[in-house]
This record gives sequence, C-alpha cells and structure tokens, in this order.
Amino acid sequence: AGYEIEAQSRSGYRLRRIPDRLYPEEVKKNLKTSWLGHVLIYLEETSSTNWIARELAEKGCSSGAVVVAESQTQGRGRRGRFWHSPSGKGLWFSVVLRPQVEPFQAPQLTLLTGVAVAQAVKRFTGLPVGLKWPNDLWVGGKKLGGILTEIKAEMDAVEYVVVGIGLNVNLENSDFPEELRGTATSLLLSLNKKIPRVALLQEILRSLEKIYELWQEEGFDPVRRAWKEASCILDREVEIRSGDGVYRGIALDIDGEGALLVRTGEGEIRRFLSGEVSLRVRD
Ligand code: BT5
Repeated sequence: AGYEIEAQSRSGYRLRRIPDRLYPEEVKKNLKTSWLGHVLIYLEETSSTNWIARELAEKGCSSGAVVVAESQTQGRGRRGRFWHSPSGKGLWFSVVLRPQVEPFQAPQLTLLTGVAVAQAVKRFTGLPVGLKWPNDLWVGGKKLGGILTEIKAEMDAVEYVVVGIGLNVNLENSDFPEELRGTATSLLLSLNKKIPRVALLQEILRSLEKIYELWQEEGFDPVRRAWKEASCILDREVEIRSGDGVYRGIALDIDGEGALLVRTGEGEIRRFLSGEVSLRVRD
C-alpha cells in the first residue's frame, strides 16, 4: 500500500514512509469531527464522487458520509461541464448532507461550503482564497477549486444534498490540460510547496462541520457575513450570464437567501439565483 517499513533483527520495526494517499485510516485518525466523515468511502479511481455519494444517499446513508477518490474519470462541473481530476494531486470528494431546510435554501450550501474551504485553506496554508459567486474558489485571478451541489427534494423538504468539492492541491502546470493552463491554479503553484492532502482534508471537514452546524442552528446570516468577507467579486464590475441574458454591472451584495444582487443600471438592481459570473477587467 506504499507504507515503507524497515525491519531490523533484534531491534524491531520502523515506519519510514507514509504514502501520499487519502486512505480512510489516515483521514479518520485525529479527524476530530463529531459526525462528518465518520462514514468515509475511499476509491482509488471512480467516475465521479458525486455519483457514488448519490448512490449511497439513495441507499439511506447517514448525513455526513464522505466519498473521496484519488482520481475521477468523469469528474463533473455544473451543466455537464468536465472537472479535471488527475490521480493523487488534488482533493476530489463529495459529502452527503440531510439538512432540515426547504429546497429553495439548498443553494446556500454551495456558499457555505465555499466559506468552509476558504477558511480551512487560509488556516492551513496562510493563503487567502477568494470566493466567486456561486461556486468558485479563486487565487490570484485563477481557479483553484469549485463546488458542485446536487439535491433531491420534495416540494417542501430536502431529502438529501450531495456537495462535491474539487480542490487543486499538488498539481504542477504540466498536470493541467493545455486549455486550463491559463485559467487554473493549484496550492502548489501558488505557494511553491507541496501540501499534505490528508491533513488539509481533515481541516476542511472540521471547518465544514462547524459552519454547517452554525447554519442549521442560526440560519444563513452568519454564513452570509463570512461569505462576504471572503468574496472576491463584491463592489467589482462583473458580467453575469443567467438564463438567456447577459448582464453587466457592479456586484453589490448577496441577500438573505444567497442570491446575488447586481446594480445593472442607474438605480436598477437585479437579483440572480443562478448564473455564471466573470470579472470585467477595465482597460
Ligand atoms: C465547478 O463547476 O467548478 C464544480 C467542480 C466540482 C468538482 C468536484 S470534484 C468532486 C465532485 N465530483 C465531481 O464529479 N464533481 C465534484 P463549473 O463552475 O461548471 O466549472 C467547470 C469548469 O472549470 C470547466 O468547464 C473547466 O473550464 C474548468 N475546470 C475543469 N477542471 C478544472 C480544474 N481541475 N481546475 C480549474 N478549473 C477546472
């Protein structure tokens, strides 16, 4: 399994090297969460951890079950886009949650997860991560990670949510396909050093559990405040594609439900529940 053990007659054994793998035994050791990640499925390679998490949820797994993979062959972004997930280089994982909320509140989980990941990365590496509404993690104008939230719900109650997190940790430039090299980055590229993935994953799971509990107890308000602090789009000029329209304006705020408010013209403020935001660079 990649553990290097030295044996010496009469003196015993010495563990010389722990492999850079997200083995559940390693992740669960000193995890220090109350429930998140206590059920943890590890896969060397899978299609998409979101798919596996969904299957688990359908079978009735408890809230907080986590699926991690070293690599994904069909990692997904939103609207069927791909997520590049090379082996052993990133954190590609999904969490099953069963929040007591109505379906319209579920998108708040994307924002909440962004806050959890940004805070964990900051604590662990010192690197400030910017949040771009609704699901992007940014560093230095490039994409460090993304979140894909999928829900199953009745009209008035959520059955489960699968939150998929992709974070580029130890990818070198050559680990990215040509078309992503100009727009994507990793912690390794930003910090110039390799980051231990097990410890970072533990930090993220602890952070996510804490902020999720806060959200369930106190609602979206404290999450909204934390999100605004980490946002990299507020007060900036943005272009947003939503439905079949493209709008330009200043990103003003997110409201009490997590929708983005953009001032698109004199006195006109538009509210977006979904969309693609890009920052406009003035020349
Ligand atoms: C996202 O979608 O950013 C959500 C990504 C979620 C990935 C996780 S990994 C674990 C779980 N299992 C899955 O199958 N998915 C989740 P979106 O905003 O639609 O961005 C997708 C776009 O980001 C693509 O069209 C590419 O341009 C770009 N992209 C793809 N892979 C990337 C990478 N590794 N780093 C940076 N950008 C990437």
